[in-house]
Amino acid sequence: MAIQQTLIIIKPDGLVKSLTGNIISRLSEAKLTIMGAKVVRVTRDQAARHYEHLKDQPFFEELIQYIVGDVHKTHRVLALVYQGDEAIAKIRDIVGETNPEKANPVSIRGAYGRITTSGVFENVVHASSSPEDAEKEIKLWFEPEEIVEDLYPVKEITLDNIKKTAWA
Ligand code: IDP
Ligand code: MG
Repeated sequence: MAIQQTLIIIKPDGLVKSLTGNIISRLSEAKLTIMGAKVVRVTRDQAARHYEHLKDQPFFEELIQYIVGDVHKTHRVLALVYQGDEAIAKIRDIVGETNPEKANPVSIRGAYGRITTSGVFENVVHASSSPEDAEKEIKLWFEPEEIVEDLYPVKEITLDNIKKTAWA
């Protein structure tokens, strides 16, 4: 048994195409446990950190515009953390290959993805590809208190003089 965590993001195209329920149903076939879920307004900075490994690619700028929602005019994504035996491979299998035209047609990306005329793979979902990536990504997208168990070591911190938005 290899218990793993994985980060799924339903990207803006998945949301505007009204695929959220369908995608979660497909992912549930893996029989994993949902540990966290939230709708996120993605900032450029977060998008750039998430896709840091692609920063030298010619499609990087368009990829950032896609994931922050500029392309689909919906500035939100749905982020989910799943946990379970071999979670990463099980989810990647249901999600399909990166290129939606090469992905198995019954996979999520094969069924719902497309390649834009400018060449960006709009492939509906993100899924972590290794335990190292999953840890990095989950820590980037979720605070410890937003996940039902401490998946990684935590520490107590005291913050002073922190400005944040609160309900008025
Ligand atoms: P993954 O999402 O399958 O893990 P990555 O290589 O990590 O694939 O790429 C992240 C995202 O960048 C992809 O999901 C896709 O949206 C986009 N992307 C990756 N490679 C290409 C490409 O060659 N052309 C256009 N877009 C790409
Ligand atoms: Mg990847």
